[in-house]
Amino acid sequence: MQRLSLTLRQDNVPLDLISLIKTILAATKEISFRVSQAHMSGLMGSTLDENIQGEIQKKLDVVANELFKDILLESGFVKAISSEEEDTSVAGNAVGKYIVSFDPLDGSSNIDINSLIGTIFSIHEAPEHMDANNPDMFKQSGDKQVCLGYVLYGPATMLVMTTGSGTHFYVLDRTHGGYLLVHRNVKIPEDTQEFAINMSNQRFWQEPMQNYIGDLIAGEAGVRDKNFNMRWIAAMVGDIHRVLSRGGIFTYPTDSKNPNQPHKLRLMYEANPMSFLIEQAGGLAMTTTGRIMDIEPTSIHQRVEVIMGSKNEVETCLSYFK
Ligand code: AFP
Repeated sequence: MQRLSLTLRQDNVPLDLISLIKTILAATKEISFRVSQAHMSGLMGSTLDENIQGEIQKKLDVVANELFKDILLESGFVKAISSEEEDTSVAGNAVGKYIVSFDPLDGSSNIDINSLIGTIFSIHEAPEHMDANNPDMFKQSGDKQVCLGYVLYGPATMLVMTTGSGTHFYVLDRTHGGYLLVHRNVKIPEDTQEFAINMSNQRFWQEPMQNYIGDLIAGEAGVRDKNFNMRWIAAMVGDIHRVLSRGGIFTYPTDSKNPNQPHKLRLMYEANPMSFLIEQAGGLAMTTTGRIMDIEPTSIHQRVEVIMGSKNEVETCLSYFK
C-alpha cells in the first residue's frame, strides 16, 4: 500500500501544500488519539459554553478545535484559519500562502454515544492583498479549494481527500503512524436505492421535498417502482462516507423549523469540502437553485441547503423543484 506523500507527489501537489497537508494530518492523528482516550481523560460531556452557531460545545469539540488551531497557526504555512467553533477568523503568518477552514469535530452529538465523528478541512490560497485579520479572505467559492477532505474517527481512522485529481481513501496505519492509500479514484454509482435525511423534520420541508421523499418511501408501490433504504448517522462525515463508498443521496433541505435559520449545514466547513469530494467521485452536489461550489459566500458561518450524491438520484430529486 502506498504512503500518502507518494500519492501527493504523483498528483504533482506543490511542496508547500504537501507540508501544510502533513501539518493538518498530524493534528488529526492527535485528535484520533484524544477521541480514543476521552472516557479515561474526563473529556466526555459538554462544556457550559455555546459556540458562535448557538450550539452547546462538547469538551472534545473544544479540545479538537484548540489543537487544530494551534498546530496550524504555529506551522507558519497559513495566513489565517476559520473554524466552526470560532466567532471569526484567526490571523496566522502574514506571508502564509494558504488559509484553512475546518470543523474540528463534525457530528458532536455522536461523541457521547461512541459513534461516528470526524474532522473536515478545506484549503484555499490566501489573497495576497488582504490583511491576515480580514475574514473576507474566506469568502471564496468552493471551486477555488486547492485541497480538502475529512478524517473519520471510526473503527478505522480514515482520511478521504482530494487535491483536484480524484477522491482517494486512506487509512491510518498506527504501526508506522502514517496514512496509507487504500482506494484511489473512488467513483459513486450513478443510481442508488439509499437515501439519507433527518425524517423527524418532514413536516417542516418544502412541498417538493415532501413529495420526493414520499415517493422514495412508497417504493415499489409508487411511481419510483423500486424500494429504497434509509440511513441517518447525524454526522455528515459518516453519511457522506457511506455515499462515497456505495452510492446514495444525502440531503439536508430547506426547512421552516426555525424561521430564522432555514438551513442547517455550514457552507465552508461542511458543504463545500464534501461537494468537491462528491464531484471528484462523479456525483452531484447541489442546492435547489444551482451548484453548491458556485456559491460566492457572503459570511464565513453561512449555512446552505444540500442535496448531494449519486448523479441520477440528485437529478431526480431536483426535478421535483422545477
Ligand atoms: P454537529 O457537529 O454540530 O453535531 O452537527 C452535525 C451536523 O452539522 C451534520 O454533520 C449532520 O449531518 C447534521 O448536523 C445532523 O443534524 P440533525 O441534528 O438534524 O440530525
